[in-house]
Amino acid sequence: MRKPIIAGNWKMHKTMEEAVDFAEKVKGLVPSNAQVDTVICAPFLFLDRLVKEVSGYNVKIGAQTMHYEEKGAYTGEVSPAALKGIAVSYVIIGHSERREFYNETDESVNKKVLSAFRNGLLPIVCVGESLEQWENGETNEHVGSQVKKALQGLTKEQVKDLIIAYEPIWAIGTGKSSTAEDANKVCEHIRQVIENSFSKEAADSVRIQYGGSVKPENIRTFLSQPNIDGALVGGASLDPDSFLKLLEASI
Ligand code: G2H
Repeated sequence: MRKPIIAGNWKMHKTMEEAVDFAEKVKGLVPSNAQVDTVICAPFLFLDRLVKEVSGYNVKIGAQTMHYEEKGAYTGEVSPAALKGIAVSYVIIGHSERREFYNETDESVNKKVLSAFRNGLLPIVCVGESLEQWENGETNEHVGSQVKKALQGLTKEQVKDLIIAYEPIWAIGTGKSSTAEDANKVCEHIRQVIENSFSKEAADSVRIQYGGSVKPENIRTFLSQPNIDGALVGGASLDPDSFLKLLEASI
């Protein structure tokens, strides 16, 4: 049985004060360890403080991107070693906003995924199709290719541990979400691609989240699908009450 995983993706929101306030309100109310994995992916600046705030609670902290090199002359970048050094657990890789605005490619996504494992971080690997690809019936082909390229060079054991977030680009921050049935079909296809490339065991173990305008009102419909194991949530993860409702709904 795959344990649900709910990850908030704060994107470029909140100040330090707001981030700490959120953690203080939420940490004691997060359901126990056995029921749901809870992750907050925050801007770099807040990570160290948040890791300390939630220490001892069932909340893990994630970054929203990282460089694939451990160190070097990359002005403005943050290394995986630096993230691991402050006990960050997860890192989102290849979010569509990174692919669109920061030239993230399948190749750099793959390098980052490999580097995350080398450095003891668990990647949340984002894939998803554009509206045009969706309308042209190219979703499975596109998403399948993104998954294959992102996971190239990993071991079966690593694939079992990572998280994939399927996020149709046209559903991100738009208020439009995919239907749960359609999203489930794409997640089923992702599992098939993983089975073909790695093993049935890896495909059965890997957790696949849905992302794109998930909110307390619709999360159950997604989580009731057999191939969806959690959600990557942007807008609805910013408010403590809304985030707690998402967690409650996922048990
Ligand atoms: C998709 C999602 C979080 P939102 O980017 O990854 O954002 O829930 O606001 O659509």
